[in-house]
Amino acid sequence: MKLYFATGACSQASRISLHEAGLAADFERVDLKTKITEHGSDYRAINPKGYVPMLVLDDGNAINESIAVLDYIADREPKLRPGGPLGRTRLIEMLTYLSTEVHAAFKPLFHDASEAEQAKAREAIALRLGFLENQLVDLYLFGTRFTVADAYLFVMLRWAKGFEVPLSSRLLSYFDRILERDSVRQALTEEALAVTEEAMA
Ligand SMILES: N[C@@H](CCC(=O)N[C@@H](CS)C(=O)NCC(=O)O)C(=O)O
Repeated sequence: MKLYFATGACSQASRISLHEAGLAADFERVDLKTKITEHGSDYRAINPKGYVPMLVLDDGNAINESIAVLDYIADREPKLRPGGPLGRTRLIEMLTYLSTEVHAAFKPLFHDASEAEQAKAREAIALRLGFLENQLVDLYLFGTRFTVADAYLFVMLRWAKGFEVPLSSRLLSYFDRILERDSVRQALTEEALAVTEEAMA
């Protein structure tokens, strides 16, 4: 398998999840500005959508869209999704919220938005994270079991910290808890990102 990724991007959730699942993969970095990969390939020729993540399976099938990639990984290692008869449905419900509501709300902060648009984006993110906080009654989004949805939320909390979106103490403790996981520390190290709370401040 090969994961096309960009440093610190949403693709990091797929990398963390691959590590959690114990699935071996190669990783190829994409420069999202030039759309050239670290091996000099034209990424648009590989993925015409031009964005990450994209997971290429050993048989050549390619999966993109975070929801699909994360669902695929959870299918390979079902301990990474909630249990019960509605487990997969609850996972898709959560991943869809994370992608279409939370991730989408960050877009103005990644682009050349005005100060006013950026302030509005911060408010929208804080509001959406507030809904998730209410779900955090235990260690993770689905109780005591870490799922691929937690990997995705972790990445966006990392962005939120970087963009100075105010986070509640419950979300901060959740973030710190996930930061302690071996899969997360491995992913951050591989992407040459800070792994300690102090270093990230
Ligand atoms: N719908 C896609 C969006 C992925 C996405 O926004 N990826 C960002 C990085 S977090 C990206 O590659 N942006 C570059 C671009 O859109 O050209 C998904 O959910 O996977």
